[in-house]
Amino acid sequence: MSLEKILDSENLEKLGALENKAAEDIIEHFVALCKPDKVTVITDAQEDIDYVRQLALDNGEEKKLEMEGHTIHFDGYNDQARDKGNTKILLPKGVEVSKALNTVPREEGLKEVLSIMDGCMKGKEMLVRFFCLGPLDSEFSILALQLTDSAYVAHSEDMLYRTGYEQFKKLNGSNEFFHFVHSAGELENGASKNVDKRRIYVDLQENRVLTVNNQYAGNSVGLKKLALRLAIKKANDEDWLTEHMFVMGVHPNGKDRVTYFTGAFPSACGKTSTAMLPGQTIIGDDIAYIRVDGEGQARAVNIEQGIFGIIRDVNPEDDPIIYKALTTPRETIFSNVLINNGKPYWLGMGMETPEDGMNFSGEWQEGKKGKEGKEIPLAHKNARYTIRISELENADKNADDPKGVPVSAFIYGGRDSNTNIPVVESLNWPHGVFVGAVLESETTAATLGKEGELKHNPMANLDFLTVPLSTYINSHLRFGEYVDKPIKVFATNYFLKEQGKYLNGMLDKKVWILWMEGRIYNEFKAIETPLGMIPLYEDLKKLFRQYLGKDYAKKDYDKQFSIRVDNYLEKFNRTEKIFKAEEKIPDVFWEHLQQQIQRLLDAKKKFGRSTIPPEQFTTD
Ligand code: SPV
Ligand code: MN
Repeated sequence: MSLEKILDSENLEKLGALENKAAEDIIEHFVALCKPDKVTVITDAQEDIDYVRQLALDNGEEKKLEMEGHTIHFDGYNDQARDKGNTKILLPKGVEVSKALNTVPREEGLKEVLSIMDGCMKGKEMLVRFFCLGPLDSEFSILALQLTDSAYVAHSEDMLYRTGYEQFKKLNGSNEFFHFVHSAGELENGASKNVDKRRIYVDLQENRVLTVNNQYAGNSVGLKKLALRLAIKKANDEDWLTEHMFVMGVHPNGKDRVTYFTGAFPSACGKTSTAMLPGQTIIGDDIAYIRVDGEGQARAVNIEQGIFGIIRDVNPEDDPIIYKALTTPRETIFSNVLINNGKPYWLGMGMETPEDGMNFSGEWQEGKKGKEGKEIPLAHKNARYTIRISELENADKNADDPKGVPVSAFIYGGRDSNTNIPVVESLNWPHGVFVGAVLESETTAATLGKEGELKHNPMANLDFLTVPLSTYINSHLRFGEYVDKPIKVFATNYFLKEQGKYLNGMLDKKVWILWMEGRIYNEFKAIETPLGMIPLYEDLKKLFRQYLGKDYAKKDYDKQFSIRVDNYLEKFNRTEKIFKAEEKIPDVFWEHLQQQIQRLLDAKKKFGRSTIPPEQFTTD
């Protein structure tokens, strides 16, 4: 079949203007397979973008809410989070990745997904979209072609990614771009029906991902986690970093400077809240490309321009900036919240919520039970919002700089109730790589499956790795050798608990980040512990007063920063087992693991106790 048969002259012209045979071939191939009734090419023109937004309303994937610009989209009841089980890497013969990764032999997987996609767009419209992952005209950026039959997906991508149609023209016919083919499949009440046939297959060989029978953005939106997987492979091959990281500017009061941080946190562990901390500026909240420039300076870009954030516990006290952004008129897609009288409601919003309405289960009233007999909450725990960063008052002015922003520090954070202290600075780069590599975190509602299970999640990137763990760690180790201005590495934990209660408030992270920022300029001394450098009580006390207007009690500091040696030893025991099952883990990693364990054992012996208060150690 040729494209002339299905595209009208206007659409053919739009496609032809790109002079890109590779893109045309891909479109032709998937039009023939998916068999849409109609194909529409979307350029960067406002009228094309408006067309997509309107289509999402017309086909029922989104509905208008009362506030100007707000819409609601519901994903299917069983399509509320990333589906790790059905996300697989198509593994060509002879290629190896870590055992922890989900793979399927390439030929077998392709056959399966292509047969599911055969005719999947019958009666539907295929949208053809072009985007740019990263700032326009930037060495960092990668172009992407998206084919989808979901106007919701295409609309979300408008808000989340920079336009790429004009950028594609500059490719001069090259096939150097990622491509994504998505179909929501058959719909029931506007949501994907056949989730049992949901597949998300990553084809590294062709720089493409094929995804079908889903709408939840983590599964469907090509440019988000699907592109992340392709980019991790590309970055590893080309010797730069693709990370599951925010990029933010930290602005200490009274000082005329901004210091850029990137931070990796597993999903639903405070990444967006950190990047949106009051008084700071945001570049991105999810995915960063990081390279070293000609002067040996690490630089980062946000590959996105919007936020697909979790809308839970977003209230004026804990997340003031996000709360304000979501309760004022602007283009916003809410997903999987409760709708009552045209207004959105979510869990932990800090106000009275209605007893009925529409949610991800359909008509809902308090006490409604699901098939499994469990009560359905008013909104899903992984309910989301989609907004553009440029519209926020805290948007960083360098967000679109094609050269990226200079990065001074990396943060690794997990959700851990009983071991990791709130903030600690690594001893040096390789130790920092070790700290990132051994990250553990409790599972959350951001992925399907059980919540609250402690899982190893190296650099918060495990779900997205497409290379062996050893390759990935090696590329981090090498990265440190390329930089002349060292990057400091910090580990944080916002979720330490005692007797079931969190030891820290939601905004305490502001204090930690300003302490980290000051450390970069040697403005704070630190205490050297077996884990690395930790803050002095006096400094935190001042920061709590200055930034949160709070008294920070010494007893709270002691509780939060005591080193729970036995818990750490157990953690490193688990780590050792996991890494032993991997091939070719670099020696430097093993050295750091051994030294780390030894330092803990020495401290336990020296102080004769297994919970060691911070001030037992000496200050630098
Ligand atoms: C995450 O889960 O890490 C997210 C949302 O950022 S998703 O698009 O589902 O990946
Ligand atoms: Mn994420």
